[in-house]
Amino acid sequence: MELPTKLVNLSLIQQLREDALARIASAETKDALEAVRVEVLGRKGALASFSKEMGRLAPEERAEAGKKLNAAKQELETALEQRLAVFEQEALGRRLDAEWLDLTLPAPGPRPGSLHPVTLIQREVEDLFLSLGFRVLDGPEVETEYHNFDALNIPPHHPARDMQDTFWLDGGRLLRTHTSPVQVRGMEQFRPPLRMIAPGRVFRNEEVDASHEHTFYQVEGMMIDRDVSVAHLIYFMQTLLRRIFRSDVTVRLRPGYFPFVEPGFELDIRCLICDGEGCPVCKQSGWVELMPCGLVHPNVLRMSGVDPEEWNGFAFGLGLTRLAMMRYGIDDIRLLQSGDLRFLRQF
Ligand code: FA5
Repeated sequence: MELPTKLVNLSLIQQLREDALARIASAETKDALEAVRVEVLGRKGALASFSKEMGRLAPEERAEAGKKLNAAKQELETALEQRLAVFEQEALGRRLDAEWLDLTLPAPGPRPGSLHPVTLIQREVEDLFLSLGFRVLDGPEVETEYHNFDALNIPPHHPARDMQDTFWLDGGRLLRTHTSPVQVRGMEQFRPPLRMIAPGRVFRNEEVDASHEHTFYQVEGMMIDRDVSVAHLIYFMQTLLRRIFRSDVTVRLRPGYFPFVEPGFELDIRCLICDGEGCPVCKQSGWVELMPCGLVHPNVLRMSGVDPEEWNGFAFGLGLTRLAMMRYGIDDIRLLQSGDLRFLRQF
């Protein structure tokens, strides 16, 4: 706003007041309003410079001009506040319109989850073995060195310990590397004859790839009775595979070494991801190691207080996570623990 060149007088104050009121009334935005405030009421604004001029007026004019100036200032301040309140009211109205909720609409229904594919397979395996007279046992994930290794005929410094590198905890405890310690706990708790399975999570300090995880699931199986033979073992394994795959799958049995069985075998399944052609899951071999097994070593029976002269038995360690991969055609084990709901919702 132009500063008056003439000495301040009543009509100049009146003119300034009217101009400013008109600008306030027609301001369209808060910014426009702020500009009027700065120009008229601000520290360097028109009213301030009028005030400075007052000293140059004759005393009788000064009193009258002072009154007018104050009245104009108050009037303009009030007009600014009122106009600002209008803007704020309009902004609030717009926000409430945008945030409007229809509380009478029905709520979205609950979104049911689904069981993890490993859990689905575990339940099938449990149902089958329960129907065959086996009991389902549980064992601790934090194990003693004795149960995980020594009682399975793997003394300290035995090279077989290197095959199952693990996470050691304080006090000689460790995260179990397999479900086989539950064999020992089963024999300690129950006298033979004994049929048991033990599904559970196991841990290994291992490089992760398409078919290896550091945390995965196994199902241990064991039957202790009189005159148990490899024929019994093969019968139960065949029954299991038929039930899970609902059709014949190609398997091969080859010798395998585990200190807690004698003789020991590896049961491999023809890779169902590539149909034996070779892929990252079977490491291009066409076969996937699924279920090592064998007849329980007499030392293992003896250490758990079972007389090997009277009793013998078979044991197997099924790779449950791999079984789930074969059953559902999952081509990378890492998907199972990814927590990715797009993957999990398919089951
Ligand atoms: C064992 O763990 C023995 N305790 C199995 C056993 C039990 C043998 C009873 C004899 C008698 P192995 O380390 O091979 O064996 O593991 C068994 C199965 O677990 C493998 O065949 C495979 O299917 C699965 N497995 C092993 N390592 C991994 C891994 N890193 N990720 C996913 N699955 C694995």
